[in-house]
Amino acid sequence: MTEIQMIKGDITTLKVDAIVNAANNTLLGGGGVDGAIHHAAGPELLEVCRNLGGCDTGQAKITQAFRLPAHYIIHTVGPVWQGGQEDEEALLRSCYENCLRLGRKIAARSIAFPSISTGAFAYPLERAAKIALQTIYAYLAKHPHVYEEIYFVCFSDHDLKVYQKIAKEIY
Ligand code: AR6
Repeated sequence: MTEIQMIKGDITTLKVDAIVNAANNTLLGGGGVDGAIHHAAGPELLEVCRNLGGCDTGQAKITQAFRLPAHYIIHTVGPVWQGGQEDEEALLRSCYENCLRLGRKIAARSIAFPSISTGAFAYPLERAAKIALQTIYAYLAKHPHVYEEIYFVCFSDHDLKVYQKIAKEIY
């Protein structure tokens, strides 16, 4: 059985098999969690990212984690919120699904997600948390033994409260 943990913290400090990065289409770094991950992983990360050829929205690509305590980084690109009529929901769901799929491919037993798209990409937090949790629950119903631990890493008390509230509502 998989344990789902919602925590407040900095995803770069987690000693898990894979952390997820909320990147952009270039995969060449940026601000927010992407900037924090590149800063903590070191310049080798940017070097390998240069060879990945970018990433489409909703898709994911994997690299080593270099100086991070995690083993791998799964880089995904969430949708920019444009009001909800531009397939944002399906694209965000696809981010979580593709990260879980890639993590399984490398036999990860633990994976940690940030709140994809809810910072610079302005996806409304409650809606995004609902999609994140629903997608994880749906995956676990199909694949209950793939992961031991799935973490949602919230960067603020407010974000954590929202995730906890949505989890109660939908579980
Ligand atoms: N650990 C965990 N969560 C964090 C951390 C951290 N160290 N730092 C920030 N967050 P964002 P997006 C939270 O903007 O909305 C970048 O420039 C943050 O508080 O990082 O998908 C990329 O290059 C928020 O809750 O990602 C893209 O251009 C969440 O992570 C763009 O931003 C996501 O916020 C992607 O935007």
